[in-house]
Amino acid sequence: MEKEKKKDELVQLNIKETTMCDATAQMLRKAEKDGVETAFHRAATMKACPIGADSACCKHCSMGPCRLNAKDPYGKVGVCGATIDTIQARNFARMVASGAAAHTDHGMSMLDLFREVVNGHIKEYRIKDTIKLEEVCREIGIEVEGRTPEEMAMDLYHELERTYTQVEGEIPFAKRVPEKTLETWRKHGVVPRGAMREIMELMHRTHMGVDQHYENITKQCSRTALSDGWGGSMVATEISDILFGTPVPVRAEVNMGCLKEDEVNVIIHGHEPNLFESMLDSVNDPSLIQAAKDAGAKGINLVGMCCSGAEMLSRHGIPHAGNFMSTEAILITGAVDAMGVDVQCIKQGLAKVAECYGTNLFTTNPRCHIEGVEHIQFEEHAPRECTDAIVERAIVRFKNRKLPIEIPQIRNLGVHGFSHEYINYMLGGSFRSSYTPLNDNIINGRIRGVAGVVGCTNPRVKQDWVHVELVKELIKRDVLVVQTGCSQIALAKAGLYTPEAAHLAGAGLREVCETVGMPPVLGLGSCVDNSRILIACAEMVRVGGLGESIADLPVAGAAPEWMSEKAISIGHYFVASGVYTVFGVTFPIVEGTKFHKLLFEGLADMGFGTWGFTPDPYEMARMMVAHIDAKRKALGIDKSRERVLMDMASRRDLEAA
Ligand code: SF4
Ligand code: MSK
Repeated sequence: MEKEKKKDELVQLNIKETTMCDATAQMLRKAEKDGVETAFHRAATMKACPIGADSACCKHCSMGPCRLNAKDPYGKVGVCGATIDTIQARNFARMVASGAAAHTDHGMSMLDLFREVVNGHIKEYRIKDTIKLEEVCREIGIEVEGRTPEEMAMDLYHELERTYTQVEGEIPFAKRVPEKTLETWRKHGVVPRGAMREIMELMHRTHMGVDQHYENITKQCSRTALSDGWGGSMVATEISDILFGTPVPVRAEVNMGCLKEDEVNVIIHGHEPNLFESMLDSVNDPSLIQAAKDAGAKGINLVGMCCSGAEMLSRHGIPHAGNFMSTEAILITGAVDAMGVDVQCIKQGLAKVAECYGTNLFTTNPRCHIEGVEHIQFEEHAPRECTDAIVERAIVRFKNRKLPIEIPQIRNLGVHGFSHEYINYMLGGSFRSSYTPLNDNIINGRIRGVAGVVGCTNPRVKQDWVHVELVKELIKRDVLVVQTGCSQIALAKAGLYTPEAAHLAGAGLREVCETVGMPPVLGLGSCVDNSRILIACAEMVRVGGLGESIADLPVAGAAPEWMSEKAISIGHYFVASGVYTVFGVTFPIVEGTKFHKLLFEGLADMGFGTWGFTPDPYEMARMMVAHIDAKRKALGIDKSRERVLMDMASRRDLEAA
């Protein structure tokens, strides 16, 4: 009765316009039949606050909150006198601080684990990739000759700890930054110190009555964001690779059809790989497999979601069920016996949907509890206690499944698991690993440029659609696309992660893909793995022929369906590193203000990259390609591309004749 009432109250979605993910659409139709509400329904009924969307309000003290008028931004100031530029810059800065804190805290957890593994306190994990350990040590000046992995690892730990705690001076991975880019940072005083210091200073400066010049606030935004990209996020990626293995290409499936009706289904969703790695051991434990069989299941099926899913997809080929906006939808299948979550992008709404379908939902990280959700603490010193317990509870739920199950029978096979190291090898071969072939193909015009298309999905736009349309437009124009996070999953579901998808690319990119046997879209992992894109950019500069700084490269970035503060931090570290970065959905700023002009024009004049915004994927592609072409022109390689195009035209003429 209660449920029926709810069903009547539930807003009816125009599902075709809500998502382009067929599996999610099928589940939304089921949700409406079942009277179950999701974030899509809430977004349809909760109009975004227009003042907040423009970032024209401030609640930094109790003389306010103060609301300014976006239509007349200089017509009013806050009670303290704060102008629209101060208010917007402070709000933007706090998004950067929060996003950077999320990534750097994730990186710090990985580093804590690394320390405990190296000093022998944790035996459940070990160093898997000693080659990478050696490479990272060498790059940041740690002696490697004649030393044991343990000796190098301990030095590496102490060196990387500075990424967080360093009070003065440059963080260790600043050594990876191209000299000219670093010069720009030094000139403007934005080379990051430890992330703790940068985030603390940014929070201080944005307190009421401290930094009230948008340019000065933006400077600290850049410094803090860089402490994320070249600091906390990079540490998270590198340490995870050293501990769990550097990804190499692997064929794997994505989409909700990865669930199996006759097996115990366990999903891990969140961001930190240590929980997932331990779960991988648990689901392969013979006694737990036997327990599942005793309960009538054929086995235990482990599936990932969101970013920890993307990381395990890349590293181990674990199937991935869907991105951020599918995490409630998958529970509607009724087939999920347990979902374990750790940190970031965990919707509180999961609790209600899990309850409706009898799914066991568990929080596991001390940083993330959810009211009404059972918490099983994940302890790195005894990781299996948590993950075994989740599996045991999943088995009980399987045995007692009562509700009908409906699994969308959609699976998309693709090749995932590209890393900066593998791109090196793939293009250069094992004896001459190098980015030279990539640079050569950019210089000769077969590849027009490289675009990073990353980030979330957001119920304010049709799920996956902006990602997919944008990427198709880019590859059609010979732009090689690299991806992470939820965007990677959107494209994998759309079938672009197969080498055969090269037929969707322009002639030049297609030729390169066919020669190498790679898809036109390369997935690099989770949100923190955006640092792999930074390293790739640095390597393109180092190899030569494409300018002296990252800002010279014919590259661009986009987060077409972003939603989180982490995305803003990522966007800003790419901009501060020299990359033109376009966001979709909405941008938290009033157009025409001085702060807007600084972000969208002024930063480029200072030698950084610049921000761009449009919700339209075709316009976004046009803007990114125009930027790439402008960079090609500045490098004097625009003519080579014209020649490639002329060659094709002549070929067509010949064919016609
Ligand atoms: Fe208003 Fe100034 Fe207080 Fe912000 S800091 S709420 S603008 S008085
Ligand atoms: S999970 S931050 S929704 S990419 Fe990293 Fe996806 Fe965005 Fe979360």
